[in-house]
Amino acid sequence: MAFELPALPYDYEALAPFMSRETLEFHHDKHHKAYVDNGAKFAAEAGMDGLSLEDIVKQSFGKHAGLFNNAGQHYNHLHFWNWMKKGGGGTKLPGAIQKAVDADLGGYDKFRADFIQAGMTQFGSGWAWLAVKDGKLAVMKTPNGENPLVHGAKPILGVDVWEHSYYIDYRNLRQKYLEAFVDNLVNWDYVAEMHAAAV
Ligand code: MN3
Repeated sequence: MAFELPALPYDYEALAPFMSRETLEFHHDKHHKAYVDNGAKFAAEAGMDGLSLEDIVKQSFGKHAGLFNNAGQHYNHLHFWNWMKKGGGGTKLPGAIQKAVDADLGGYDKFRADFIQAGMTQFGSGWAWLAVKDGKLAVMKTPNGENPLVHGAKPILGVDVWEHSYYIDYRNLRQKYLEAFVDNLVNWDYVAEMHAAAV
């Protein structure tokens, strides 16, 4: 089934103080659930409910805005929950990722600065990404529900910069949220898994 809402992979308190229970309750239980419910409805109407989620995202892009927006956001959030963990973040990256960050992005500090900058300069709602494009790592940003899949790349890390992701905990301070995400939340093991599958 392309449209099902899985439980969070951790307790609602697990990411505090960097992301609160209240944020996770609204973001997962209400926002993500709405993408699942609406995506399922639009996919059925479009006769695409037999396809995989990735195929629905790719095939609806530019053709069926209602389906694309909800399917894209479902895909993005499925991974977003797994891109975070208690005690995550920091500079100890799995070996293969560290090598690729050094070779393709100029090292960890430059990656951190560029990733945060991508999130800061995404005007309005959207996402900042670390993706694999043409076999190399790239930092990207996309508006609304878009993701690297529809730009010829494979996402391996993404951060939600819609206000619903940070306004409860950080109010308007998107930079503080992005710094906390990179320094304290990123689940690099999951990033490494997606990287291994993408290259
Ligand atoms: Mn969101």
